[in-house]
Amino acid sequence: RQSRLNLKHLTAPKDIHHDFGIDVVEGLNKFPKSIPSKYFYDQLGSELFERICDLDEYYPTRTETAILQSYAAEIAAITGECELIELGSGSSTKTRILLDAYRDRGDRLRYVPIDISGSILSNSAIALLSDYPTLAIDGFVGTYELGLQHLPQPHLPTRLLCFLGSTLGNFSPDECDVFCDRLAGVLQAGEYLLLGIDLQKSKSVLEAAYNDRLGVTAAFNLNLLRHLNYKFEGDFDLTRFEHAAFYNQEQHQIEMYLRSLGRQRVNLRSLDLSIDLEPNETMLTEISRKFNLKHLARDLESKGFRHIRSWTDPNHWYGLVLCQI
Ligand code: AVJ
Repeated sequence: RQSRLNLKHLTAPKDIHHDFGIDVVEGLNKFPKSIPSKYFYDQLGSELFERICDLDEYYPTRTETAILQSYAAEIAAITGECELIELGSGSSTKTRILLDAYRDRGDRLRYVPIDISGSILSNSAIALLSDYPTLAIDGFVGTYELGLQHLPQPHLPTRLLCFLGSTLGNFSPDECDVFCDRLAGVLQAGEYLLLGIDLQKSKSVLEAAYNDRLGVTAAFNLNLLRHLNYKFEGDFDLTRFEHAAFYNQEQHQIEMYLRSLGRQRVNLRSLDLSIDLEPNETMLTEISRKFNLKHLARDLESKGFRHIRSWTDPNHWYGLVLCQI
């Protein structure tokens, strides 16, 4: 009898550590300074992100969940029985809505979650197995890139690759291009892609979502420095930096920074790196692009994805796009 749970680490933790170090040295030595946003998600960072999702001001998660609740049955009817692959599965809360829809049809359930955070992935996998007695999970701890390289042999008639939460918005337009080509390369003819994307809207709504009154987003942002201190014997003083996030209307993106509250030198001993920061100098920690549904559908078409359907909420704040390769 095959086990229902199979989780693999795609890279040794020390390789992830090595890549992290290279990215940090590169990002902090250039001007303007930056740190890749994937490094937010250590254990505490992942937990803080879950808290962000519950904030009044942070509408994306709630809105995406509502759209899924309304249309999961329709999505399942379009794809038919299929294997769910998910990039950045996290706590898999939204995936449950899709699993419910397939289960209600009497379909076999197979799930391939991919996430950089091993602890979140194994906790959510164990919870899923007990709630879905027929579910088989074949997941990976690792980057999206590695996960896509190692997708297991399909077992069901087709596959649905889910990329929810508007994580696509963290990629620059060039990175987005490369990534979509990559997706088109790993999916087989007839398979599906389900994208959750945050849409363009007023600056005030957007800026509130990234500057919440409780300061959870600020804590999430600053935690990146704590993560660096922990990994690389660093001496970032978290009281000497502040969170800053604003909407760049020309580029349609939220830009999130950590701003130095004075002139300071920071050392990351195990990387043999010392950096100097000017008063008010910023380090870019995240971009979060906001999309136009029509333009995105057109861009996906140019990559070979046939647009099947899009769904949105009554305010048109968030979109779900289903396409087929
Ligand atoms: C999970 C990357 C989509 O960009 O909105 C939330 C992360 N950053 N608040 C986003 C985030 C600040 C989130 N993504």
